[in-house]
Amino acid sequence: MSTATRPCPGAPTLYPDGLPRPGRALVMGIVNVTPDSFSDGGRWYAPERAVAHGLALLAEGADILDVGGESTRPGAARVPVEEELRRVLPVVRELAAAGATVSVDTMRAEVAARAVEAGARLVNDVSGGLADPAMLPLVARAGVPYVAMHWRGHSDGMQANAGYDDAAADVADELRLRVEAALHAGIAPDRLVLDPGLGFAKTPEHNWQLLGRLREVVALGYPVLVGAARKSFLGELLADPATGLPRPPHRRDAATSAVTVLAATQGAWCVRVHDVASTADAVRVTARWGREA
Ligand code: PMM
Repeated sequence: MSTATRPCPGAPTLYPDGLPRPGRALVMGIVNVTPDSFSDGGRWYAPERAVAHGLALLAEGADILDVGGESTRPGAARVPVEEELRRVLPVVRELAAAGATVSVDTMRAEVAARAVEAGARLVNDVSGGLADPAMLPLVARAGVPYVAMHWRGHSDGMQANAGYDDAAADVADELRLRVEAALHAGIAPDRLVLDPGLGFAKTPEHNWQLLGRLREVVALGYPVLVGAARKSFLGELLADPATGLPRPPHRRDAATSAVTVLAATQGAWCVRVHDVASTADAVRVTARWGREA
């Protein structure tokens, strides 16, 4: 077995005793099998390229590989379910067979079910169960961990829903409702992960407020996943002073690492990133520092 196909040492396996807490934030590496995601659209669209990319992320230290077949960038249209399955299943199957802990990034119960059959061990639903009424019961039956993200509607219209009295408090309240729905559907509390949904029906101001008050989401009592990687609020912060143009996505990794360190310090359980190598280092430095604090 080459180093690229060997699971990363210490990678969590099936989570029989609840979610892993290795004393540092976990690193979820992003494998977008899409032609149109905002930061890497098209690069890993062919299944064999997506698998090779996933294996490279695993070798760099990813604890989890998040495989998605539907872009959720603002304005994106939905992909037919057959197409989503066609994109995701071979990649999930191969990465799981190579020993990776795979999550499937989908809003559809059918895709989640088929991906779990193909070896996925976690379902990452950016809609928190709101897009497909069959999702929460399916996850409850499958018994897999479930990431419920804060969401207010599909990507083609979500920015029209970016109105909050107090973004951090409102997101925490809406996540609490998703927790109630998930528990009501029969998902075990120790399988549940929450995510504030940075960039989803949120302005840059809302995203910063959510990060600065991440503790309010952590205080809900569930592991928290943070997905800030390369998002446009970072590009806007780091805009070129001469032109005013946002920093392009592929040059937002240092800023993403800074968010990773701060989010981990605030109690994030996992960070979802494109650049796994720098993130794997950042979470270890943060954990080591934290042990002295
Ligand atoms: N962001 C994207 C896709 N999936 N899942 C979770 N749980 N949290 C996120 O913030 C999130 C997600 C969009 O980003 P991408 O196009 O870089 O994958």
